[in-house]
Amino acid sequence: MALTLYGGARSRASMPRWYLEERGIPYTWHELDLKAGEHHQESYTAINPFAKVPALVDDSIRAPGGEPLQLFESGAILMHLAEHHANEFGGHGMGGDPGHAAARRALASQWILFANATLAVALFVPSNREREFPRLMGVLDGLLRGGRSLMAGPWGNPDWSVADCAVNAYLAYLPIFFAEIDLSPWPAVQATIAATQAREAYQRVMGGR
Ligand SMILES: N[C@@H](CCC(=O)N[C@@H](CS)C(=O)NCC(=O)O)C(=O)O
Repeated sequence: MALTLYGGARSRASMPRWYLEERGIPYTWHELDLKAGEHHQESYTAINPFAKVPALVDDSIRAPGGEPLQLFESGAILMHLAEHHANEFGGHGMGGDPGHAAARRALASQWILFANATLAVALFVPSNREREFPRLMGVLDGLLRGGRSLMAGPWGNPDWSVADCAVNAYLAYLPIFFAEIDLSPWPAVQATIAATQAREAYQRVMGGR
């Protein structure tokens, strides 16, 4: 099995890379120099024709054309890793109930899509930052109170799951990219960021930031 993750420094590739590190899944990290435009070279656009990072090549799985699987979009990469490389939805000693597995998978995709399609837009689109962002933070703060994992529950993922990876990666971007935002109205979000920064796997990827 060989996984190669393509990304750039300070890019969204840190999200699937953090997941790989947390789960101890072996992979090769291929860092592209985005400033030098390496992501526009043909060797990379053959993997992601949109010339964006991250992208993953998984040669343990064949695409419909018979070639190794090539994936772009950080959320799709996370779902693939969680399902096929970490067995996050059906295993981990949480029983083999297919209904539970389907629910875990559905909820994971809900949180990954929330992170990439709703939270990221509230954060990175300046016109949304004033109204939409505080609204989302208020709700997240309630959900994260007491250090709860987003998919905690009797048959959920007790500690940390791909859902936490997707959402908490964005929360932990806040002090890095938006240091001017006052997070004090959302103490559970602040505590989640601190807990994320303290994780060894996160530090390996982000260099302690
Ligand atoms: N929705 C995509 C966004 C990918 C994206 O915009 N990546 C940025 C880096 S964070 C990029 O490749 N920028 C270089 C460019 O657009 O030229 C994902 O989550 O993978």
